[in-house]
Amino acid sequence: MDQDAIGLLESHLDDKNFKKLIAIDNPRVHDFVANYIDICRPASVFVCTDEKKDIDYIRKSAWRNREEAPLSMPNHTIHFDNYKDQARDKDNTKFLLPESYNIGPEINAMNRERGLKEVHKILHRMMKGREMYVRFFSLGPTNSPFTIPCLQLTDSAYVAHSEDILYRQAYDEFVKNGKNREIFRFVHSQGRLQEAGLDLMVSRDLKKRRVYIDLMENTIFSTNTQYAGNTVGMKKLALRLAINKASKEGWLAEHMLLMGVGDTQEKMTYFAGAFPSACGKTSTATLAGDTIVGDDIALLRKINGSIMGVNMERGIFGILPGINASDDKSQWNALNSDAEIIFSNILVTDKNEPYWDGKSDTWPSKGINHSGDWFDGKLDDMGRKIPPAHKNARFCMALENMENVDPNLHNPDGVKVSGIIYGGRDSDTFVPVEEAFDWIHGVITKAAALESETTAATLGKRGVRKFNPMSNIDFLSVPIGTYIKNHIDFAKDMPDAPRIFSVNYFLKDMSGKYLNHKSDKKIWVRWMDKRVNNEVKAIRTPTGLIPYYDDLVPIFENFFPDITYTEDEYINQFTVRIPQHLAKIKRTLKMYAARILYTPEELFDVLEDQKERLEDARDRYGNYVSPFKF
Ligand code: SPV
Ligand code: MN
Repeated sequence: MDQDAIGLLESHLDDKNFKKLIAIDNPRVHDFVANYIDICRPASVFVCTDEKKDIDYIRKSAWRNREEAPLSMPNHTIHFDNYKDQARDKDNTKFLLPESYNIGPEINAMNRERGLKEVHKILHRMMKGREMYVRFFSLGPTNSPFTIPCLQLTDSAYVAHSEDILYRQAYDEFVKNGKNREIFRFVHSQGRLQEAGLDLMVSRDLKKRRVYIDLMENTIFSTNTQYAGNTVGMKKLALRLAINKASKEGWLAEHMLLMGVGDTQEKMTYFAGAFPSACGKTSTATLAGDTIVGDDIALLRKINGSIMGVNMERGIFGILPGINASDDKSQWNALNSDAEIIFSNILVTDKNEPYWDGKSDTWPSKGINHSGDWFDGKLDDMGRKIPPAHKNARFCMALENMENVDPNLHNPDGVKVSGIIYGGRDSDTFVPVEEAFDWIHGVITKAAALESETTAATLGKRGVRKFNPMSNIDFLSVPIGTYIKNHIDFAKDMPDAPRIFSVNYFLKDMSGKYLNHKSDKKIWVRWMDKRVNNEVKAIRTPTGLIPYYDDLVPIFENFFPDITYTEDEYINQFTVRIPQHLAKIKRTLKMYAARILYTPEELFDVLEDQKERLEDARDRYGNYVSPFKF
């Protein structure tokens, strides 16, 4: 044990907190905490165990520090982020890599030495006058082959509180099994603060906002930001480290939901599903009548010949806009219960209740938001109207509060994944649901070729079509070609590999009208379930296997008895749009040939074959082909 580290801890921690830290027999933990006390110079240090009184202390600190304020419902609080800090900051999120490590041009990286120097300069004395919270968590269930222990240091009680809700506490696990374990480590400081609405404090020095990822040491630094996607260690920061670890060890860490589909627990079929941020992932994962294991990040391993999956997290950091009583019943019920929930970047009404876009048909004309007192027509410093709530307003809540939480949420063995779904914001190409011919065809045409229009979950322009393999591009920590090859190899030799599907909730007709109703996802999920269980046949098209009209009708009748699903609707939705598919293949081939490192040969072969099938079909039937033609 490093005596200097112990000496430093002894002089900076009070007796109680020192004993809590020293009970963990892992010098890497002691050295790390001591080092960042020395650099960040907090006024005090609180070591949080798994005990209720410690967790309560964190919760109360979030109020005391003016990072959260109570709402009218017991256990509900509001947190604001700076107006310009309400989404992930991709530009300032960088991998710190040695010169010799080429990760490819699509992934934001910089020289490791330079990045470490820069971020440590920012961190210097950054916690002056503040308390540092030291927290221990487990990614994946504890006592499981999936477990990854994590250590978080932060001066934000809001971050530490959110982590309590979203992750499995693991102080006891560190005490029991902490010796010599590889750990993921996170340092966060919100930096200097300024006042926002309700006297809450938000990060001020956004010019010095950084999220730097040191893959060599499994350590992440986050500064001058509060938005959870930039700060909560165990979420997207850890996903980046997990992808790198998974790549070396032959498993997968994915931006995926995990859900159980079926009417009884005995007949449950589990699906994983990758969607870019704000593209329907949480609303699919929480579908009433099905069960939820996770809504954002899944770890997948091959165990005894099956693909097993766990939720890396245990809570939801979900998007609020659009959630309403009829379309999102299970989320709505949880949001209106007295479950512990942190709302962020919503409008607080004069009844001290949260309000978000789409909650009901009318907006309140005034309230309080991050900008202080808000009224309809209020302008920001650029002269633009300030919306009452942000498009990326979110809620943070433990999954146990959902009425349809799956009983296997904490099962250390995970659930057997029988199907994998890929979805994006695609207005003009893919049909609402389609099955791949086989594992490799799915990995290439549905996952590696995925594109999606940008959303409010990241800073920058919205609605721009972007290449987003596996919906995971924002978090990839290995060259993209290597990542795709890992996917191919993961299940290519498995006789019982999961089926791969694509869904598209955002398809529009030529006049720009959406062709899906929001609730239709229930139908597509049930059709995929029937395919996995070999209960229905499918039509073979050049791009994959699509439903027969006659198989969809009874599913619609069962779930929406008041709606008649017409043949015309089916034709509009499932017409194969050959020019759009060919253009997409052209874009994808160009992208992989020009900009992607280590692209596996299979990718070019599979896409060329798909192109030929589409050209044949075009010669035979024309550009837009009704599903009844195949
Ligand atoms: C996402 O943007 O994909 C999210 C929210 O799930 S966060 O990553 O925390 O920004
Ligand atoms: Mn996400």
